[in-house]
Amino acid sequence: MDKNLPDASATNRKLVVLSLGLLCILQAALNISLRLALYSSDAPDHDAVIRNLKEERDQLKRKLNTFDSSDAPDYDAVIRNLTEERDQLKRKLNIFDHYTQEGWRYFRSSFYFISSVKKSWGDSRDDCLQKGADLVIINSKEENEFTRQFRRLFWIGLTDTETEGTWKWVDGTLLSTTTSYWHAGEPNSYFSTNEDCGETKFHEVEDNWNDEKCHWQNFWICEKKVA
Ligand code: MAN
Ligand code: CA
Repeated sequence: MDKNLPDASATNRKLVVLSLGLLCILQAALNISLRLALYSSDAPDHDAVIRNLKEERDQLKRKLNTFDSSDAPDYDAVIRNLTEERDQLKRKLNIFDHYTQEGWRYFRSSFYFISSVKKSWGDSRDDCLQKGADLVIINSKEENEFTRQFRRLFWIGLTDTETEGTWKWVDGTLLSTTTSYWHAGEPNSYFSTNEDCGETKFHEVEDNWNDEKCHWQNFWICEKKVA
């Protein structure tokens, strides 16, 4: 073999070593560039995070400063009101139970006691007062119809004893001309007899009232208003 000619196998070995060397360098370069790429996209930007948190904090501070506590519901007051309402309803229910058990009839915010015996107007009124009520005061057509349905002569809380011809309810109010239900020709103090007390008499018509002598014996109706 010619000694001046390079040994083919030696050349091959050099090439293999060179190739391996190059591969190693490439591998290292790839490794470094991949790592750089990976970190630069995924790594948290601490500065940005801090910036955002600060901004959030400042927003909350601003909200807190402008927060108007008068907008917030006063829960204590709500509870106080509801408790008061509940107690009122309880009291109403107790009153309702009491009166209905005693035989009173409820109609439009009032309880009515219908007597089963007859007395003079004054004694009838005393009975109502003793019951914590008074003779019925009629303020509406409906209330008058309520009393008329019983088709009975009843004393009502109307009198002109104080001043003849001036009819007043037992609470002192004057009888209004728009809510009076005198029967035609009444009140008449019949043939100059002293008729100073109001009664329901003419059941067949809406205008059913009559003035009658107060010592006369009649059934009566007491009324107790509920607040
Ligand atoms: C009776 C009494 C009187 C009434 C007349 C009506 O005499 O009730 O008050 O006015 O009847 O006819
Ligand atoms: Ca009369």
